[in-house]
Amino acid sequence: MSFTQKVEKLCSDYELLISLKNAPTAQSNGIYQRWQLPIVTAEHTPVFWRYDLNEASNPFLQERIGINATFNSGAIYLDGKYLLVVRVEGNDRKSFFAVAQSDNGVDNFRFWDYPVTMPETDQPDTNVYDMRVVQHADGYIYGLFCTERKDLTRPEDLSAATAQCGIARTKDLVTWERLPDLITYSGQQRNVVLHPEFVDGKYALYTRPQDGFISVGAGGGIGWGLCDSMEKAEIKQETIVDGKAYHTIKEVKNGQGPAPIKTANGWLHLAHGVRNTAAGLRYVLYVFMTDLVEPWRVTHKPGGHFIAPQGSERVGDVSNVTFANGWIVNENNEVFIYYASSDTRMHVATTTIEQLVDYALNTPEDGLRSATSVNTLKQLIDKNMAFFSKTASKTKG
Ligand code: M1P
Repeated sequence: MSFTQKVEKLCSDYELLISLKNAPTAQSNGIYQRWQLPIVTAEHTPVFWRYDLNEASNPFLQERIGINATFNSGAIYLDGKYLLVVRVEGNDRKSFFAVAQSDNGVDNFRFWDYPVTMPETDQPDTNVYDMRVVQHADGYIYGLFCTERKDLTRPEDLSAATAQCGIARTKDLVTWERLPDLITYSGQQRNVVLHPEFVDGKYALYTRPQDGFISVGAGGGIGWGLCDSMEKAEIKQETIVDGKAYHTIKEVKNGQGPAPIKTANGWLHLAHGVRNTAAGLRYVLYVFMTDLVEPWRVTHKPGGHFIAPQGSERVGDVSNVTFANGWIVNENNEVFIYYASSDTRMHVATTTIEQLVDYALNTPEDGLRSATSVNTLKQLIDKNMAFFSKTASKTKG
């Protein structure tokens, strides 16, 4: 095969991949619908990012810049387009942001030609990731993300890092204005999310105070704090909105996912919960609802996980992980939940505001003990038994 033929094949294989039509999976739990194909993978990054396509400088057509994974994406619906701000991770372990666009939200995601050029502060970021994109009432689109740097107080430990919240804003996702990192009085921060509306005239943020880089320590939980400005964002006081809990899906840690969605019944939140197992940490997604006027006050807590890794989602660079930092509501109240599996690839699940509200309002809470779980189950069985005895046709499954 000539060099030109090889390039043509690379490009046509790529076009085939990103033109694949997605379809819903055969089963649904009535809460949401998973879709069959991952929507963004490392192979979805453009050929011209990975290959030098000039025979003179790349006679073997070698991949010059390897892309390892595409995951944990922020999401926004702009001008009728579904846009993901994808965490792209190179083979060199550095993550960066790049926008992938689709017309329908479920397939044919195509990356914009260039990744995001994120300006730095006077303390350069070693790694940036997991952006939450929020269209704020002040007119800007904000991107809050994790900025990771070497922990200089522990020079001998090459794994010692610090995580803080980087802040940038934009109007078009092309040009970004970097603002100073968030100041809090917790050791480290990850999973910080901007609430889309002002609260008491202030910017409101969900935080995740943690003592170490991996471990949240004794504290943790999804926190809440107010600040006067995003140009000099400082949270003087964090209060925990949704804490960790023994023998639950969020025993080790948890974190806010995307910014919450406003509904008539309250703010709908998507979050991740982490527990430990003999096989390592397991990350699942869960939902809760907070009060419309007091978004820091939890009103509904459906028990257990909402989405957990399933089938091939279970395996990847960091296995047994589902993580979501982006969802979109379109003009028809359809919700597109963008979740990553095992720190490797992106998926979509679709639902509606009505279904999510029903789930939040009517799913039993975690009773925290086996006996209460059995009682809750028996109540449902009793209800169905009464229903069966009233109806002539036995629909007992
Ligand atoms: O590897 C799983 C996830 O671990 C971190 O999440 P958390 O801060 O809640 O532990 C993040 O690094 C995230 O990017 C990653 O997906």
